[in-house]
Amino acid sequence: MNISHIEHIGIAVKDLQTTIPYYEKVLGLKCYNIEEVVDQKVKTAFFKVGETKLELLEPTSEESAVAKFIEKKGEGVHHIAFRVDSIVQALDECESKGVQLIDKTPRKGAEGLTIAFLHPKSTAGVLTEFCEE
Ligand code: CMX
Repeated sequence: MNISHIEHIGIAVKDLQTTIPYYEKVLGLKCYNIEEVVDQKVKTAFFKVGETKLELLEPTSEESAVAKFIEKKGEGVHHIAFRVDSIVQALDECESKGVQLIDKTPRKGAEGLTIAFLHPKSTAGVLTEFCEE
């Protein structure tokens, strides 16, 4: 597979509106997009840091993966997303090397990207996402 860079780091938060001021007023970053991803049951807020983005994730439902994560572990880093040329190729390669896939086929993510997740149990504890433009 061809990973070009870290596309974003996903950070689970209870409430976007109370968290955004830390990133804007303390770190001096600008929130340039707030978007709900209905599929994933989250509301997202994006900041650019060079080529990489920070994606704040607020759950919109108790059944959301992010709600479960916050309940278990509290707020904090939730996943790392790598930009690849071809998600299908990346997933095939991971599967052939014994990595457990959460998504066998790519699905729609925020910012018009196509996404797929690998299970943290087979990636040394880091929930890993691939993104393709
Ligand atoms: N990072 C690391 N480990 C995680 C994790 C995370 N983000 N989320 C869950 N886990 C671990 C749990 O701690 C648990 O470990 P133990 O068995 O040792 O306790 C194990 O995975 C199972 O967790 P669970 O709470 O029982 O949750 P599920 O198995 O129901 O779901 C997962 C876990 C990863 C399959 C699910 O969260 C998922 O499908 N995630 C991908 C989709 C997603 O996260 N969407 C939100 C973001 C979308 C976006 O960026 O737009």
